[in-house]
This record gives sequence, C-alpha cells and structure tokens, in this order.
Amino acid sequence: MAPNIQSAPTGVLQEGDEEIISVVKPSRDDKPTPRKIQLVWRNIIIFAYLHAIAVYGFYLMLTSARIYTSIYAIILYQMGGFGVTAGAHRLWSHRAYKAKWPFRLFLAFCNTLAFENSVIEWSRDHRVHHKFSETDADPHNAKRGFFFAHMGWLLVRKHPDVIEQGKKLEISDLYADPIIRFQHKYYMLLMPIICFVLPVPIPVLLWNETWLNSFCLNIFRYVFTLHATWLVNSAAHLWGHRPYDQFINPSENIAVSILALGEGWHNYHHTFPWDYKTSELGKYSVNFSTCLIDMMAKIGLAYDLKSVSEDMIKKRVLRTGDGTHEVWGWGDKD
Ligand code: ST9
Ligand code: ZN
Ligand code: ZN
Repeated sequence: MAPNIQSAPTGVLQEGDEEIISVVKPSRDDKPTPRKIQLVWRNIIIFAYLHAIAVYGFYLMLTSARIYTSIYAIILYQMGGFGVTAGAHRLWSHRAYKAKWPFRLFLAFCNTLAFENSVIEWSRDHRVHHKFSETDADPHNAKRGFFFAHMGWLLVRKHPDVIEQGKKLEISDLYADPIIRFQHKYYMLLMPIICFVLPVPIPVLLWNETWLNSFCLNIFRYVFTLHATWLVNSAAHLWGHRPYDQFINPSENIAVSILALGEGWHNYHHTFPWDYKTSELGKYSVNFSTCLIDMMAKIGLAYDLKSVSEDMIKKRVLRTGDGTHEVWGWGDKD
C-alpha cells in the first residue's frame, strides 16, 4: 500500500524542500501498520556467526593481540566509517558537496572496506529513508522498534512500500559517477577482497601478528563499524533532544556522534539534510567527517560545500524546536 504522503521533487532533498519535508513527516505518535514479517535465514545465520567471531575478536584484543593490531583495527574502522559518512552519506546520498576523482576513489575504497552494500544501493535506501521517514516506505522505520531500526530490517524481506517508492526515486546522478558505478558492478568481487581478504595479512607480515588474531580483530572492527552506523537509525531516531524540529523522531545524540564520526546530530540532519556538516558548527569537535571534508576542501579535492545560514537555523529553531537549543531556547521565543 503506498503511503499517503506528498513527495519531494527529486531523490536529493535540497534547501527549499525543507517545508515539504516537515509537512510529509507523520506524527511522532503514529503506529506502524501491523504486518507479517518474512525472516531471511541466510542473513540471520551469517550475522550470528559474524557476531560470535567479533565477540571472540574483542576478547583476543584484550588478551593476546599486539597493540599495533588494535591500532590498525581502529584505523580501518575510521577509514570504513569515512567511506560511509563522507562518502555514501554526505557526498553521494545528499550531494552536500562535490569531490574530485582522487577523493571519490579513496571514499569508494573506504566504503567497500565497510561492506554496507554498494554506494548506489546504500544511497537509494537512504534517500527513501529521508523522504518517507518513519513510514512503511522507510527501510528502517524506527516506529517498528529499536531492534528493527538497528539491524532487524536486514534480517527480513523489505516492506513492499520501500521498493515501490524507491523505484520512483531519481538516482540517475548515482549511475552517472563511473567510480561508484564500477563499485556497484563488481561489488561481489571487490567487497570480499577489500573488506575481508586484504586487511588480514598486513598485521601478520608487518608485525608478526598471528593469523587468528588478525582475522578475528578484522571481523570485530567490521561488526563494530556496522553497529556504530546502525545506532544512527535506532538510538538517534529514538533518544535525545530535538532542538530543530520536535515533530520528528530523529534526535541529537552525542554518544552516537562519537561512535559514528559525527553522524549523531540527527535532528539537525533530518531538518537540514543538504548541510555537508550534518550538524551545526558548535558540534564541530564531535564530527571527524566534517574535519576530513574541510581538509580535502583546503587542498582542492572537495568543493561546493553546502551549508545553512545562521538566520535560517534560528528561525527554524524558534518555530519548531523543542526549546533545548543552547542559544535559541524557549527564552528567546517570548
Ligand atoms: C548495512 C547498511 O549495514 C547500513 C545502512 C545504514 C544506513 C544508516 C543511515 C544513517 C545516516 C548515516 C550515518 C552513517 C554513520 C556511519 C558510521 C560509521 C562509523 N528502492 O534488497 P532486496 C529492489 S548492509 C528501490 O533483495 P528483499 C532491489 O533492487 C550490511 N528498489 O529486497 C531488487 O530489485 P530487482 C551488509 C529497491 O528481498 C528488489 O527490490 N549487507 C529498494 O526484501 C529486491 O531487493 C547485508 O547484510 C529501494 N530502496 O531483501 C545485506 N530496495 O529484483 C542485507 C530494494 O529488480 N540486505 N529494491 O533487482 C539483504 O540481504 C536484503 O536487502 C534484505 C531484503 C534481506 C534486507
Ligand atoms: Zn541522511
Ligand atoms: Zn535518519
């Protein structure tokens, strides 16, 4: 059944769509349509194995792995994270800035290291998520509870509305980029090599780590990156303040921002999705992805960075915020 809501004109939500977006949002008290779920046992079994190895990897990290292997795992988590935040999310899904091909290639590599599906698939799902947030057409509709929004949605067949609405989206801009078109076409070859095969021998060859430690810590870093990402859909759609728009679920969540490299300022992001920072400037310190894009802009590899004027933010805060904005809270309304 198609959701009874208006559509923004294209897949990419831009400045000016702000009003449409706030109109299409369902009430925070709406309940999801009850429906029978179809479990996908292949995914349930794979994720169960991955989690068992990841827990063991964490144990090995605390007990027998070399410190270099742990540092290496953290670096891979950051790199994979950037491939999702600065790459799939801010660059490709939202077109919040533009990037020259060397940076796009780096981001596509990092994105493949994170194995969260190809950028094209990820971005299509993400555009449906923004456009039909908290409805049946939202792939990880948070109205269906924490677990569904977090990882449950990857363990069941998609709601038909997700696919129906997703097919109507304009995604030709994604296919127009040869780098992510290549990643999409060869994903089932590139992903296993970059995410699982390449990372493991490096600690063994460079600092004599054991194969077991190296393998298990790599799985741990992969699963850790997944949970950091998933928390944006679950925790940051359920808990936290809503200083920009109290009528939507997405919230400002500092814990998620720390883990997700600056992506937990989700009330701001859903209110102003075209801002390359996905947050206001004051949140800069907990936003490594913004630091990366700014650095790339300094050396000319990123450009046309889109942002939101202070005046526009202020007006919105006073009109729809929940009063928790540090600068323009309820006090300013009187
Ligand atoms: C993963 C992704 O983890 C995580 C994304 C999180 C997003 C977070 C966003 C938050 C903001 C950013 C924060 C970043 C923070 C990062 C921090 C990092 C430190 N529109 O899919 P199928 C079509 S992935 C249009 O099989 P089923 C599709 O093309 C983890 N069409 O559906 C196909 O068409 P055709 C690893 C769509 O059967 C048909 O429908 N990956 C759409 O229901 C069937 O598609 C996995 O675990 C759409 N939106 O299966 C894999 N969607 O037949 C998981 C689909 O013509 N996926 N279509 O080819 C699957 O196994 C399956 O998709 C499924 C659903 C079982 C979940
Ligand atoms: Zn987004
Ligand atoms: Zn969201």
